[in-house]
Amino acid sequence: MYSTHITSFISTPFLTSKNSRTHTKLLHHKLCSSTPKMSLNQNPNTNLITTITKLLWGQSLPPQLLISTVRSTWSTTWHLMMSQLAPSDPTGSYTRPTSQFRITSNPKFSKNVHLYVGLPCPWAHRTLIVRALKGLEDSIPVSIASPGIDGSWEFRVHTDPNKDKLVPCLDKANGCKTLREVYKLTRGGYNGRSTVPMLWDVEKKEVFCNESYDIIEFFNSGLNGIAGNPELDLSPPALKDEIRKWNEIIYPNVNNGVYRCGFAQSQEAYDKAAEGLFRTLEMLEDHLRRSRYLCGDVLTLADVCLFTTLIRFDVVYNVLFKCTKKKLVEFPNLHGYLRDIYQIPKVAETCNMGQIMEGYYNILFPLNPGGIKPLMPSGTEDEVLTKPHNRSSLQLEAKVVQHSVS
Ligand SMILES: N[C@@H](CCC(=O)N[C@@H](CS)C(=O)NCC(=O)O)C(=O)O
Repeated sequence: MYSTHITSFISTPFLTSKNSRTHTKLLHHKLCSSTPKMSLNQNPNTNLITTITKLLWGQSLPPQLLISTVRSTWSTTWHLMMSQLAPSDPTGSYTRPTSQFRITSNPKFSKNVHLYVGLPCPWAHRTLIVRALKGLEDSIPVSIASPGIDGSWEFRVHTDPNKDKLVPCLDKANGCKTLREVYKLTRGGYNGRSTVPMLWDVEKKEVFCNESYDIIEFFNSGLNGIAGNPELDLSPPALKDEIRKWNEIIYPNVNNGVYRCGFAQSQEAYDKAAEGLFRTLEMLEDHLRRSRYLCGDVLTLADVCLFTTLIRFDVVYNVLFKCTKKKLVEFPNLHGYLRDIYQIPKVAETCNMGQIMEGYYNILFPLNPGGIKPLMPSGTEDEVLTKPHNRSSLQLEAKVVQHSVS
């Protein structure tokens, strides 16, 4: 979701000079015995600062001083942090870094590959959907990483499937604790961004690809010899051009558009991103009134890419990324289209709303410093997503029109 170059921000103590630290320690020691036991949920730094504040000023800091100090410190820190975590152009518009490992036209690989994903990530979600639809689950094992406290990917599992708690584990292909360690194993070493999805060549022991679109194209057509569902083609030759055109609109305005809203570092950048996003959603709403999927009657890779953003829209982007003009449930055709794809066998199993919420609201702390997760919007609950979509009739109508025209 974002790069983790300045992780030190998270653990930097509030007061940093040696003297201040010693002073703080002493104060803390002296005062803790007289302060009530801190709640487990409270940040220890907050407790300490509150205690110091009470000692120096009585009940609380003068509000003007508190507000002006925190405002300028937070604003400077926020801009610094965002400029490192979410690189932007001179106008403050988020510019997504390009992937380093791409699949060339004639890939050489050992047919023994391992997929690394993170469940909150929309780009990784694309690969899980195509892997499932093509019946590649047995041929391509998966390691699931979760965002750690510093935002980098770590391997963790549930000890008890009924509980939320995750405990550290090792990945299934390389026995590493973090994704960064896996990337580092690649031939020649690697020190750049360790992103998901990542496809690992098990025999060559190197990163094969870390660009989601390359991976889904490869799953769609490059592994038919080992796929359980080789006849499914999500990018048929006759539709390739149309798929490319949809991607060229949807990627900048919707898939990356929501990030351009959320990571905008100026009002101008936000306004531009939000305008492009909602203009495109309105256009898609209109198109999907007449067409079951983007390219007509058949599901394609373009739909998979749109779906993984739409499924996160109301639960995350509408709130956290300020995509507020409308919720997805307010677009009846887009919401019906979302339900249609959600109900395709095996797709719902790839959607983990709990992990999506956890991943965004807890980890993107510059956008949600308190870490509080809002309630799950009712439009994204399974019982709503499984309601009838009535979109197969669009397909029938199209056939009738075709018939009467020919
Ligand atoms: N263009 C890449 C984007 C992948 C990406 O940005 N993944 C995010 C998670 S949503 C990530 O792993 N970020 C970690 C980092 O930047 O260090 C793709 O489509 O595969």
